[in-house]
Amino acid sequence: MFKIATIAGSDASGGAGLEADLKTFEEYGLYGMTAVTLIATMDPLKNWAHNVFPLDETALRSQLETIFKGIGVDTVKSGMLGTFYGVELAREYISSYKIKNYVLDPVMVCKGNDEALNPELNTAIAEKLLPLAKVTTPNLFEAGQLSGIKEIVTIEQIKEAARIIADKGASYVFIKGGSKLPNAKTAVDVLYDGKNFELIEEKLIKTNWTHGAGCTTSAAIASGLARGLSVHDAVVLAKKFITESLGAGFALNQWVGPGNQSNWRKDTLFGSPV
Ligand code: PXL
Repeated sequence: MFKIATIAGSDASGGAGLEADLKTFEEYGLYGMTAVTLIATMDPLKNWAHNVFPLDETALRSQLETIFKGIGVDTVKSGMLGTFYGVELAREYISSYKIKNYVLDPVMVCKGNDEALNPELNTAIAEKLLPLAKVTTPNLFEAGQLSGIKEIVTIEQIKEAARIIADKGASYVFIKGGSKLPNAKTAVDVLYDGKNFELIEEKLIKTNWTHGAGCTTSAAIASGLARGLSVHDAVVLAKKFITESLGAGFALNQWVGPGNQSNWRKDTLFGSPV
């Protein structure tokens, strides 16, 4: 059984965070483990505003000991880290256990909530984690933060951001969100390996129910790596996986809705589409 771990927040709504990661790992036939950095909740009386409850440093370290020392893992993804010690502990374990397949999702915003989360952590994420990352998966906002490019509205600017982020140490940069560029007709993302750019394109799914799409995409890339795919093949498959998932998005309430990771096996799931 291939093993994989996520260092991420728990999303009480179930759509994003480590819940999305575990659902994705399961679809790839992997054994998933979790180091919970924080618990995110949403307030139904305040338009679904997010609250974040970090776990303390001892509790986070103890989970990392369980996974890295007690069990062993060679593929890891990180999501919302939430605190300076969360960033530092991720760095410590990923570097001292020499994790080769590390996918850094530099989570800086939550969908449905435009507020940037923990902006004070962005520099720490860039300095401590980018150099360890086999792949990093920023969206347009995060790519802007990591590269210092103020506004990203063209593919050329995405490429420029990817160059800057690769220079900070990530082996591969996968910038998501070409579908958000003005006049986008397809969902095009950019993969950069430090030398060449590749546009990874799928049809554009028009839906509001995209909660957890970023988490799912980075978890799918990590899952492909855990199964031995090259970065290129893992990214192409992850893009198909998230497109299928978003094609079956659904509302949880008036504010939010996730995709459905199981949709890519809809033909085999209980014999009928879900
Ligand atoms: O989608 C970003 C995200 C990541 N991790 C957790 C979250 C969210 C957004 O809600 O709650 C735990």
